[in-house]
Amino acid sequence: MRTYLPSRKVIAVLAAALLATGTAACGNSDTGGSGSGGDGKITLGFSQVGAESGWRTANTTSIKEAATGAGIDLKFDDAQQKQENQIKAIRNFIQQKVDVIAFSPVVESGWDTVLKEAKDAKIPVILTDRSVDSADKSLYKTFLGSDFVKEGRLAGEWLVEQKKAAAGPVNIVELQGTTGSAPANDRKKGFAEAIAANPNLKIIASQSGDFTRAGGKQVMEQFLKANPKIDVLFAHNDDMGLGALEAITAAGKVPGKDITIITVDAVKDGMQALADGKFNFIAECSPLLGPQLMDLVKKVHNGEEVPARIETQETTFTQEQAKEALPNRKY
Ligand code: GYE
Repeated sequence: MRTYLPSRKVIAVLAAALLATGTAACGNSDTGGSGSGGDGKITLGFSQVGAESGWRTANTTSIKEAATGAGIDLKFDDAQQKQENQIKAIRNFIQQKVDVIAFSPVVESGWDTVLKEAKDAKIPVILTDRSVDSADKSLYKTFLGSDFVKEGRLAGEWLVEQKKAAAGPVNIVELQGTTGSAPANDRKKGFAEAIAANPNLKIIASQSGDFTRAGGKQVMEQFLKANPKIDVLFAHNDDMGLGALEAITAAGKVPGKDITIITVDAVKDGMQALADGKFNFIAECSPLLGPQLMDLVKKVHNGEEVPARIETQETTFTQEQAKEALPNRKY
């Protein structure tokens, strides 16, 4: 407040300011509704991808615990890796007039219609973990998650360094994540870009194992049958790599020695395989997004500005680093 203003003017300014805040607050609770709880708590509708991996389990735990800790009423839906289930869940959340919707889109495309429905209902949407390819960025408030291209690139760069002395071709097989998902698309892209630095490095087979252990095992069996010489496996997550270990051992090969194995995530089982010498390198992807997500939920509910993109902090692990990090690993 400036002291040279005449007092009546000061009062008028204050009154206007109060009115404006009051209107904004009303507008906000009108638009978001007071949630279905009616207890003054923020209601968050969250549509999770599924329960396909160790990463996902840790992510779900993080979200549930953080919601409880933040006093947010969480309506949790598991879409079992199906986009149609997620669309249904989001429509339910809209009908229930939740305050905020958050979801981790199983695939990148096909969200515009339902996101418009949420926007028309004035319910803010937060993307977490995976993003969408919608051109209209006003359909969601922010995207909290990893840089998957970077993860793929870090994996590829490590391999380039390892194989820099290779005289002949290095045959790589790739286990992709869920077809059409952001992490599968982006990790593939980042890895391919990095290994282009050495023409000896060749991807000889690449197929989806749907981010699951069973998928990883089954596709690796096919790879091993069809390709007598496999030097490297790049799996888009730990679980597929862990599934592949069984196929590799069953084929009489030694994982981590006969076949160099690179994965993404760094969940406990993956880190154990790395410390045991069965994996060779992991690019980390953190599932512990719950606390940051709840913070964003509160902010968008209050009508506060939030950054359009919030990137997760991550690192990479060699076998030695995994041995050191394992005892303190939370997931
Ligand atoms: O890497 C994988 C999970 O979207 C980052 O999904 C996530 C991925 C994660 O199934 O294990």
